[in-house]
Amino acid sequence: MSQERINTVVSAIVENVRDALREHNVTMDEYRTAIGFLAKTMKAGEIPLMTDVFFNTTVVEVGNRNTRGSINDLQGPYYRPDAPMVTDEIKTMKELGGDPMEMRGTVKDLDGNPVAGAIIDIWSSTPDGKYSGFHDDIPVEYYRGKVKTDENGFYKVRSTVPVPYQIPHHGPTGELMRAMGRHPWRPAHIHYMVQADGYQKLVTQAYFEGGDYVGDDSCEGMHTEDFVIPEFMEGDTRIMEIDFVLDVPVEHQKAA
Ligand code: MBD
Ligand code: FE
Repeated sequence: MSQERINTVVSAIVENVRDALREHNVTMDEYRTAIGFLAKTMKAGEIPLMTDVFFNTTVVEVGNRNTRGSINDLQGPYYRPDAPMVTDEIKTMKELGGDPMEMRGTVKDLDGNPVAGAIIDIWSSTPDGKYSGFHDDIPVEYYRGKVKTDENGFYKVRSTVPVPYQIPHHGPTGELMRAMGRHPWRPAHIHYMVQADGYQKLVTQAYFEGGDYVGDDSCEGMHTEDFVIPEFMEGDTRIMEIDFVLDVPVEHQKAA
């Protein structure tokens, strides 16, 4: 980031915080309490979690202003770039149970041409609401993987169905949300990051129609219903079929 960009954005944030302090007559004691709380959040390793709870949704909103492709959604704090390449199956832990799920669909450009060789990073929680590589020492190769689209832009991979999910709520982030009277739940969701040379990176999520907390997300995801997927089964397998559309980078977009 350039000095100009950093100065513009940081100065705007500082001015907005100052306005809030003035408007609400924040005292020295309240100010020191807040700083202590931030320090505690840092120590607990929850800065990414706490900031994503409040601000990721806004960065998503900005991203959606700048794309004609599929809807953007929250990335959240639990992406791991070092997830393994997978073909048919994302590794799951048999002892945790979970219903079988198949994720499949296509990646296409704005004109409907298939994008071959796109990499789709997929990650979701365990059936008990934990993320590998972050919680319970679950190795990073479980519950996440990268799949590659074939020459027709097609992808397909199996995993287990995630469940409605409580963001980690035993630390400072949960404490703050409780103090504000907010709940820590998110609807069950699957994370996707789709990347292909020459296209905008797409970060999005899928949800399960009719599931708990759909429409009452503690992190304010789901800006449209585009990827709220109705129930569809093949035998005992829940099918999540999603066709992604990739736009070109903003600097390559022609004036409409
Ligand atoms: C998550 O799993 C998540 O997806 C978001 C957006 C925030 C916290 C935890
Ligand atoms: Fe998540």
